[in-house]
Amino acid sequence: MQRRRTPVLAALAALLGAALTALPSGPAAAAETEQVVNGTFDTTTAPWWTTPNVTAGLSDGQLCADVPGGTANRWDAAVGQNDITLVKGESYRFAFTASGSPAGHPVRAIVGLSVAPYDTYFEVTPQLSVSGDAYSYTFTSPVDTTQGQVALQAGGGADAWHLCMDDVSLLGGVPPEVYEPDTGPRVRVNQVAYLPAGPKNATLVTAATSPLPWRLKNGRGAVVAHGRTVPRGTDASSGQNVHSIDFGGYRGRGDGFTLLADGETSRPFGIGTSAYERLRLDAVKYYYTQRSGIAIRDDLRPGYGRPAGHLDAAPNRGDLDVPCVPGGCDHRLDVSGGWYDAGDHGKYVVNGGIATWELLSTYERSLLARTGHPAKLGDDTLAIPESGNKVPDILDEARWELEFLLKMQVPAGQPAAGMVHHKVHDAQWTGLPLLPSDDPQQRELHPPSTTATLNLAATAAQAARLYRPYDRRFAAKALAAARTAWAAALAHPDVYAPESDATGGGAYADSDASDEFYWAAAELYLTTGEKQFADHVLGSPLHTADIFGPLGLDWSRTAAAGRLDLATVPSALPGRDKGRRSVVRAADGYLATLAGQPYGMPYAPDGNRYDWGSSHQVLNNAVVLATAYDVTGAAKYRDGAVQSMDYILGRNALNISYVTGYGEVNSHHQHSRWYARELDPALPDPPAGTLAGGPNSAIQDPYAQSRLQGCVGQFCYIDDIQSWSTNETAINWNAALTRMASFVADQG
Ligand code: 9MR
Repeated sequence: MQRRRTPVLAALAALLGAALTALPSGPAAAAETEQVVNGTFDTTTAPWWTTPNVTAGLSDGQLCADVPGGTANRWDAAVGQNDITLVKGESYRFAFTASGSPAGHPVRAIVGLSVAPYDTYFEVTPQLSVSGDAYSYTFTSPVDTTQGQVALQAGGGADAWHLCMDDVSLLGGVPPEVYEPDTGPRVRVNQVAYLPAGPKNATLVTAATSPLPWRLKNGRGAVVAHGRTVPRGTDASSGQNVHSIDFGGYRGRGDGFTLLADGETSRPFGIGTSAYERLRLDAVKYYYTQRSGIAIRDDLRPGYGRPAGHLDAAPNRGDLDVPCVPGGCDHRLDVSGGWYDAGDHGKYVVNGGIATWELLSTYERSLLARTGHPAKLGDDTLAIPESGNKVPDILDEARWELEFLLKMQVPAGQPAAGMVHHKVHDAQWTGLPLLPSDDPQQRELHPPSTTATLNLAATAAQAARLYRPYDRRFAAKALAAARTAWAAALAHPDVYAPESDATGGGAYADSDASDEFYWAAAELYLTTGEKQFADHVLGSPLHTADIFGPLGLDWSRTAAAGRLDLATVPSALPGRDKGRRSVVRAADGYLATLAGQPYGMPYAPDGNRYDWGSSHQVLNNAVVLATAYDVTGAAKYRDGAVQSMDYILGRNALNISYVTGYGEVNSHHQHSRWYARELDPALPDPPAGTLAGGPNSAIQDPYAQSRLQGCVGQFCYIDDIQSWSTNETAINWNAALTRMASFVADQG
């Protein structure tokens, strides 16, 4: 068939919610060049190839193919063309028409690398109609290569089907597409809820430079408050001219409030506490569907039931008897269980450690803080298999990971006994979508590291004091493992996980274990009261250092975990009050940051470079504010902590709530191999209460690179499943959400 151009169907754009755009108008650049050979199939299908299980031929001037059923992955049945040249930084328009019979089969259309590691630079997965549709997308190549590939991958279905394609084109030199996110109304609010007695702030994006009137309307449309905006000038985090709005004087409750200013009406929001009671639970419920080594029950999580991942059932090679990477060690271990880290199937001790600490700390705070309510995450609150066993559900959930962390310890008798393996994951990266139970890769243990060892020492020591009332034997076992890990770390103080170990899983590289030593010593001291651990805490330079910066607390910066617990868990540590004051001083710093930000978050990274997982950095800085409130009872810290949640739930430059299922417009296409509805309509979106990583200035993934080049701060984010550097889900990020959702709910 001769080349034709059909405008893209708008309905399809809505369906994909992705990189679909109208064709750029205006004069074509002179240098537009076609990279695909014979995309029109007028007389032959050459030089297109198919996988051996696909039969293809000419039919009516198109390429039509019989696709077999019963394959696991999209790429198991494909039609493609190799030797495509791509130029780094050049924009390409990738277009094709396709039809499928019966209707509704997804086809994965990719531009990628034809050789290992088979990187994908652009991909979409439309569901095909019987009559056929035209598809067109623009992207920018992140690489130079002559080994590119264009392919339509049609596998992964149970039944055989018939695919036809035509007019395949990859046109180089097209004008780069300017991506403009749809940011909705210019009045930016917390789209979920403000607390009746809490702070209520909003941000207006406007060209105006002098104060403007604002009005607050309740759900019936009645104006219940009004005032004037405060011009704030250009906001560095977004590049926008903004005003702030303070409607904290209003104390009513209800749903469907809107804020009006400058001719714009905000998205609706509530004033009340019930949304936070729900979020407190949903944020922790997330962990059950992240579990490895156990079937997820559909009766407990409707729509999320799936077979157990990484036991011995084929095609899994299982986590029950895992060898080391070649040359890594001589033993094999049962490391089944635990939580999958994120959107991948890897399990990493340092990220599991900090996530476990933050869940346990959420529980520990509920026991110790004036506003804590332990029953809120107690037994029978989370609908998990252990509910009803008389142990608080949040402890049951954290124990699923603790049992895995314990299994990662090198057994007695082996070299480096007592150390802890840094991670276990697939030998090679797998594609999306892929249920944990469908992963065919060999699993491998990676060498022990000092940081992983100290993560076990810290969390197992903390567990020993929290599980003691429920299971003395487990508490004793945990404390023994923590002591063994501590001794092993002292004997091997500088065994680091390298940046280079990132094939098939993340590196979690760290070349400084001093913060993990401090944190582990703090937890061991708080549990045992022993002088050896107090001495280590008091002797660590980190005990008095200013450790709370823009990036105060995450998996690689764990000193803050120790300092916060030393400030809140009762002990006889000499100088304990000084440590408590240091947390309050840090909170003063975060309050100053928050006051300086027109979007009101306690986060202003150096050079406005948003970090990987920035949404959880905002939350972890808020945890310091919340802890200062617990320590002092001063309302300004509580208000700062509560206000930080507004940014996460919609008061931001993108007008998006970063929590799935919360807020009128929310992240729900997070990068995940099993919450992958964007790629396979048979799979679910992430569960309600899943936090997205959020803006990341480094935009490491090709998809973000093709859409977000030159982005400013808050704009370095896109809610697409391909954007693993801005939009993944992760156990450590949801832990920060858990901690803060629980704190805010407690302030009702
Ligand atoms: O969140 C992690 C970030 O701080 C690191 O810089 C990055 C590279 O090691 O890894 C991030 O964590 C990812 C991990 O490596 C693999 N699983 C998904 C994690 C979240 O994106």
